[in-house]
Amino acid sequence: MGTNWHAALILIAALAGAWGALGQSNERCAVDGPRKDCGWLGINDLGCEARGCCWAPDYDSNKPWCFYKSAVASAYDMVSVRETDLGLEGELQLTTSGLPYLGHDIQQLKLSVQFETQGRLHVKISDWADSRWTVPESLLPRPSVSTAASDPLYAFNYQQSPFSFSVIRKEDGDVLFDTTEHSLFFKQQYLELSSPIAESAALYGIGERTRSEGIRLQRDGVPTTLWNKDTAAANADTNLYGSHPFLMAIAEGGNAHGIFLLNSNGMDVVLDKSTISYRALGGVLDFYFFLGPTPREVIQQYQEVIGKPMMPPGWSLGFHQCRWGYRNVQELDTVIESYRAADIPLEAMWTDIDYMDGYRDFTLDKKNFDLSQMRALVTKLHDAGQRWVPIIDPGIKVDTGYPAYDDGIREDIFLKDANGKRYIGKVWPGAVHFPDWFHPGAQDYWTAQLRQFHDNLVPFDGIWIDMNEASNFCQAPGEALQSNGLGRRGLSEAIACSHNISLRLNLEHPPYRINNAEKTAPLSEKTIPVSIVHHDGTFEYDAHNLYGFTEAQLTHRALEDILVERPFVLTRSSFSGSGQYTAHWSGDNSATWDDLRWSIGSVLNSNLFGMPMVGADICGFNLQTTEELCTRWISLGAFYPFSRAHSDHYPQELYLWDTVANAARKALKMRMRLVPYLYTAFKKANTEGGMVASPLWYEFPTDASTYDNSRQYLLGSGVLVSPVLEKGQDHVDAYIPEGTWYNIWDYSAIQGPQTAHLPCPLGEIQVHVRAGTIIPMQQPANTTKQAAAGPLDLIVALPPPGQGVKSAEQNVDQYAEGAVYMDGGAMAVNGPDSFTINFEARVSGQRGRLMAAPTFGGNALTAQHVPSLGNVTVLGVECGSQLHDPFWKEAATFSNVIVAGVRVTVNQAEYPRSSVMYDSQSGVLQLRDLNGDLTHGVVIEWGCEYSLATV
Ligand code: MIG
Repeated sequence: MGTNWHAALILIAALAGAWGALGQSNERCAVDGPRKDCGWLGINDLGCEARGCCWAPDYDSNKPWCFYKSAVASAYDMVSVRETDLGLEGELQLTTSGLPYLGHDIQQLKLSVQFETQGRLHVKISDWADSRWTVPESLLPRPSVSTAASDPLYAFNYQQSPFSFSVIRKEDGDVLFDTTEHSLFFKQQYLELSSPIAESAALYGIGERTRSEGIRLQRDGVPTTLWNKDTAAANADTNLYGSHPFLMAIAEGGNAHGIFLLNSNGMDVVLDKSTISYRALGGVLDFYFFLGPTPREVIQQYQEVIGKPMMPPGWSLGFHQCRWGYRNVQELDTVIESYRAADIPLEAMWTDIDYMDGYRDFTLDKKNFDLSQMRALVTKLHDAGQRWVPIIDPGIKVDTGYPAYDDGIREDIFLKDANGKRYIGKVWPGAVHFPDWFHPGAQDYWTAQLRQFHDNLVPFDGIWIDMNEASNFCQAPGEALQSNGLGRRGLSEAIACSHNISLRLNLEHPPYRINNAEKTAPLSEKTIPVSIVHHDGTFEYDAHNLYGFTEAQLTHRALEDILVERPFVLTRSSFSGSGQYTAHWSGDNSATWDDLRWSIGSVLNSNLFGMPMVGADICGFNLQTTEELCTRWISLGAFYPFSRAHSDHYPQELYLWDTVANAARKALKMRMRLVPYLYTAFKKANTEGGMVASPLWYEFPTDASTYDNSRQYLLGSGVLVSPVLEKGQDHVDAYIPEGTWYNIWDYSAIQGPQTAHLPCPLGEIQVHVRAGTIIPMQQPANTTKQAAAGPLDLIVALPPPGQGVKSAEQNVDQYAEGAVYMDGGAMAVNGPDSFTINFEARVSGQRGRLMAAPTFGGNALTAQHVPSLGNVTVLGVECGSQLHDPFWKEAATFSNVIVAGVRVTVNQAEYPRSSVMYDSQSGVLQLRDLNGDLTHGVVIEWGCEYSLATV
């Protein structure tokens, strides 16, 4: 074996050399001529020359220092064009072939332009025969459209010779995309298209990437590389686990648009001050333009293409505890018990790879995670309304007699090389095969494995899929074998990894090198080699970025079969569209203040990418956390859409420090109270599209002071989260957007827009409710199940009279609205177990009215338990303000004062005065234990009344 393998390496080296020679051209570097950029800001001479390009620093102009030997760009003419039902179709013919070292140009291209909807334009440039790789419809079905939008928000213009096109917002003539001054490259392995993009526009998206500068994109010319990679999220500003070629732009004035390049190949997206440039290694140029004009509409338009976010099961909104390194069942049990003893909500206990027998998926370690003990533990969890979620990695250990391996061999579902040899990689179990998710038998195989695990071993409630970039500990083919420190991971590379596989050197070393890992690392580094082929003939080169997406889709579908409840899948790797199937976490962060801060951007970007159920590892995964950091982190993490603490072996459960435990109780109890609100926000995203956690500009797009804010965010449209993100602080400078906002704990009001210096001692977090919203809540409990058994509470946040009244109705001075969606957790959303209650509050002068009106997915009997209406807190009840009127001032005498009170009726029956609490100073009206029947709807009315009281 050893000899073969060495021979193979030598052969690779020789071929790589030959390839290198082919890639060279005899042209000289024209230092003074026009320069076509071959690098990016920060590339050095060595990096540049490694790309076969010229290096000539130029300090006096904006000229690129690293440039192609030839500046001649490829160009096409449109030789024919015809109108279609949906738009137009044109034929492009190559007229000029530029940059020969990037490969041969494709001669004949097809342009297809479809005016799909009013806000969505589809522009696709493909090879004439449509034979090139595209993201499979089975994974990402494109919306089907039969007639062209009649009055779209955009105009599409084109020029025939040389061919170029532009997209214009009709309303104001804003040019959103224009290729006129830019080259169009369509080579075998190099596609390029560029456009100006307004310097004043705020740009977001293009990931997955930990953005050290916040979510607003830097226009610095450094490429954002999209190539899924197992790089720890603690490494900022480099390509990570997922790929989302989606960009959001907010123009001056607040109009937003989106650009989606539906292409799964490795690519660099380069943004500088004035242009955007896409450079992809394959596929086709399949662009969608979304015209908004609001950011919310852009996201909704995007999600009409990639699919709306999945509806998470309600339980997944509880708090999750995980650690890599739990040694045995007893330790899991101790953690669960300790949470209970500490009175910190715990919904789900997670288990990392430690539970497996030799890291074999779907097995249990016999000694430490004994089957009967594990079953007992999970039964105990279930009896307490809690859940269990295990991890599954894609690599299946090569091990005869191990069912997942034997079945996979029998069903032939593992990835192979071009000669049909099964590829052997190396992950935790040692030698592994990787399932080919494109194999027609893959779904059945995967469902069967998960089913036997669930039915015959331990009944899990959700599945965590990790390492699915896919991560591979083998050296990339052709890389010099060096000690990689992976020795402790078991088998040596020489035994575990296939090296004598059939390689495609053009794939392993494409002529253009994307900036993988910020060092133009080989595409196959730390992953399945790109020469590996799928069952349908697709090379991993094309499908690599889809590996995790496909696994998530198959896992979601498997769980739909296996479970009676809605599936919960958590994935590390993702692609545009993954949010339909899975939740996401930001990956391996570190226990540092930087990582705490960056987590907000990662959560927001995931929302931007259509995966709103997202969180970062609370308290930090790598490195040892500190008490203060962990305290701040749980205060924030309790308000992530997905709230999970996780660490790499360090014990950092929230009860371990008093300060952390206090903060956890406070923040997580508030989270538990907010679960109905959160669940409703997810339901809205699931049915209408949209984000759940959003940057402030999502709600306030015309307020330019929100554009650079990556330190705060909104949950739904009515809750603002403003955490402390630095060590040693006891205040937070929070931006309060336009309107009135109420502190969620003490109901104090603050008026925006302003930047407020708010107190925030350790253990607390600033959270505000936006006036105009009605927030459905529950009483806090350990689990969502317990909480749902109790009554529903409301916070009715009224704006001051006259502010934010949206209805055209007469005499409405104050207005607020909200809704709650609930169901029993069945698969379908809006199913017979579901109901929605709409809330509206209107105040006219001194009289207010709150209405709760239910609608049922089925009827009141098929619905899950409808809670009763418990406590209602109305903020902004202004009875007291009348006391300043001259009339009342006169009425007050030396020995009397006037007291403002509130009289309340519920469904027209007088409500006991003793249960009404009203404070005219703060304007807070509290009604306790209403026991209102929400099955039939509730109407609450109140009116101010005044009385004289003797001093
Ligand atoms: O190579 O399963 O990101 O959450 O704890 C590391 C062990 C593999 C990486 C995941 C992390 C998980 C860890 N995994």
